[in-house]
Amino acid sequence: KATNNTSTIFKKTKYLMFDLDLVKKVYSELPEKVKQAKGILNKPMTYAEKILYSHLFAAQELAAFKRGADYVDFAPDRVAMQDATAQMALLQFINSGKKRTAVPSTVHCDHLIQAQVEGKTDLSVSKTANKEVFDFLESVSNKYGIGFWKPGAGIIHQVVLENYAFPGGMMIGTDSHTVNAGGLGMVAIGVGGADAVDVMAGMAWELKMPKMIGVKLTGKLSGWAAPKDVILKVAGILTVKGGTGAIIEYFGEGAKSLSATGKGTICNMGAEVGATTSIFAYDESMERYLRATGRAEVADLANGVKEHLDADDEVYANPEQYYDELIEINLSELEPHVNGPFTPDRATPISKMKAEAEANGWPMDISVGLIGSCTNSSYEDISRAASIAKQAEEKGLIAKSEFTITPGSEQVRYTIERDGFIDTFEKIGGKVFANACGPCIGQWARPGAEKGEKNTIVHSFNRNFSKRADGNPNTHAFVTSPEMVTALAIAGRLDFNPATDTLTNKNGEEVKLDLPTGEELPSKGFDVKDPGFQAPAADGSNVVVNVADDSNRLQLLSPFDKWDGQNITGAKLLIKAEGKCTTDHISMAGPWLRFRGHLDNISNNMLIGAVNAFNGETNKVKNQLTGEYDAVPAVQRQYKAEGIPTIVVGDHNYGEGSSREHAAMEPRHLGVKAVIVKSFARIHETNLKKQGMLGLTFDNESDYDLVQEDDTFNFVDLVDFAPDKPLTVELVHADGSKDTIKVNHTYNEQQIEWFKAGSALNLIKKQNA
Ligand code: MIC
Ligand code: SF4
Repeated sequence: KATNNTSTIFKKTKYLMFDLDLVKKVYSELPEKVKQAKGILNKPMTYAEKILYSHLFAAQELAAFKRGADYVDFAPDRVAMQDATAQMALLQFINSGKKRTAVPSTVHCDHLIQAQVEGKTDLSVSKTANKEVFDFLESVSNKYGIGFWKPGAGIIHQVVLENYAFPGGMMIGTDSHTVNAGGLGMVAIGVGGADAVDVMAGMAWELKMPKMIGVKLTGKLSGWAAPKDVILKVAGILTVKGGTGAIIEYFGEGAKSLSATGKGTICNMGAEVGATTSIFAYDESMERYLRATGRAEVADLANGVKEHLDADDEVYANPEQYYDELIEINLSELEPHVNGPFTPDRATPISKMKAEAEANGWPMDISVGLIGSCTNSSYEDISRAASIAKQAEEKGLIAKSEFTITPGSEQVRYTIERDGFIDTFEKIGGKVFANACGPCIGQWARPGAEKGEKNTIVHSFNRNFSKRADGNPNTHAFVTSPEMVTALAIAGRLDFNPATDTLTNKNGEEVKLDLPTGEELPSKGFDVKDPGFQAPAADGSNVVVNVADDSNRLQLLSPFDKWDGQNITGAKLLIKAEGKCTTDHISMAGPWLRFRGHLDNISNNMLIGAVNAFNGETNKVKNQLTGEYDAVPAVQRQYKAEGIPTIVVGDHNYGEGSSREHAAMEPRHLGVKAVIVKSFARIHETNLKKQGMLGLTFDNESDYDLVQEDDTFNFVDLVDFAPDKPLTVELVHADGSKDTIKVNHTYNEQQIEWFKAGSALNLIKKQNA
């Protein structure tokens, strides 16, 4: 199925700043580095371990690092940033004092583009509306040697998969779904902007050596089941926090039977179980994808080091011995799943959906089906969905729900248009949005959403937190595969099982949908006229970066104050958040995306989605100074004005979801000193540390219940802040009674230095000076 026009695309890819020499270097060092590591570890290695151990930072001494415990300095090969997070990352990078990025880096304009009318119109409206920000990103990229993917070029993760990901490589990206590149055998990890700054500044990037979860796939997918169902099933097993601190490695015959892009989908949604990343070993599906996307040379090079681009045989022979946790899934038995609403780990096989939906009162009628996004935009996905859409026409069916398509890249869009799929979708009323995040991140200007009506949508994206797609808290969003979205949209019902149910066509006949069919890769090859890439200036020293003083979208950063060396005392409780508190609750996206480059303005959304444990309401907390209830940002601004420190208290997996560091910078900017929770999501915990905040966990989870609305917090021994040593905090209640509790932390020496300096960036600057 490989394509024949690979040579032309390869030239283009070169021009798009794919660094072949980098790949050569990684592969030339790989065998020796793996050998050395094995010498020290004295045991067989998983695939992810081979990549990690071959990417140690130069000054990092090789040792048998303890999984889940030891902090290790790494040297990733690449950095990718998307427009909504790149602004803050680059504002920090500007302050680092470096002239050019130390590793190949790219910026992708995708999140800021709205979905309203249709792709072309929306793109041009968005370009105008965000001109100031796009110009800023373009000029910073130009100045510092960063590849710039213009608005309309595509969604970061799809573009990275098509152009930059390579087996055995390691990258970081300022977006939690960076993990998508695991589909091409890369250790790709989502981080906050401050982490990206470390790597772009040529410094070490630190990560706690992850644990390893093995997922053995046996059998082969059949019927309506798709790669998406593997991760929907895994999400049901692991839940949204089950992957925290771990790399999920997929293997087995079943893994080999999946396409590279199908693997990408599975890895993509590993973010939804909190995994550090997910990965598949190099195999023929990856080779085919590399060749089809113009990187035959990479495939040839990878074939030369094949045995190192896989785990050792002993690992597969005794997986329970080498993985910290093992899951087995038989693909032959896997049923299509529909996960949701409101959380991606609520997994329901389609055969059980009718009963589930009835029991829970979920609206059965589907108003909109949405396919595409960074998760499910491959040629294979689209061709399988189109095969269903085509049947609707042939069998005299009319789609009951609205239907939209969000292509992941211009290359995919151009190719599927050429091959007639867009036409097919349009025949069932499909509307094509821009190659961008749009409806996935609250950039969907959905008509009528403001009415807040209870309704159901189904999509092939990855997340379905409340309000995420259209801002309506009553929209019940369900995640499933693109072919299932298409079938459900045609049926217009959530309880439709295409494997068993029939539909009535316009002639009153009962018809059944045939199984989806598709092509892994386009038989005529991929094509694109304008991929939307802009290379940076060879010498950017004269490029001027403008940030207007009166801008409400961009604001240069001033350094956070360093720690005064004293115990924090007299801190007031700002909010005790109850239940799910994702980064969408802490720093909402959608309408707020426009302020991602302006710390003070975006701080007005701080924690407005978090549920106050004392009244069950959002954005309504008690101001201890006045006794009145008010919006969280307003109350916090008053504490700040009075110079009173505050504390945020939270539940489990606090900060799950996205990599946006705004969720850590806003509280820092407004004067919150510590966040004390039952448990953290990894990226958010690191983001707090990087910004000089205290991210702490209750030693005794039930101490959460001791926290009362009028509490004052006194740290007793912060002056002795040291690794592995819990801290003591005194809670003083309104009636004068006290509780003294123990809180844990995971700060190492270096991270404690960040806290003392006021932020990691302050420390970099100090070291550079
Ligand atoms: C998301 O899917 O939530 C986002 C928007 O891509 C985020 C990044 C962001 O908040 O800008 C993510 O996943 O990291
Ligand atoms: Fe964009 Fe949605 Fe993918 Fe995030 S998950 S990168 S918002 S398409």
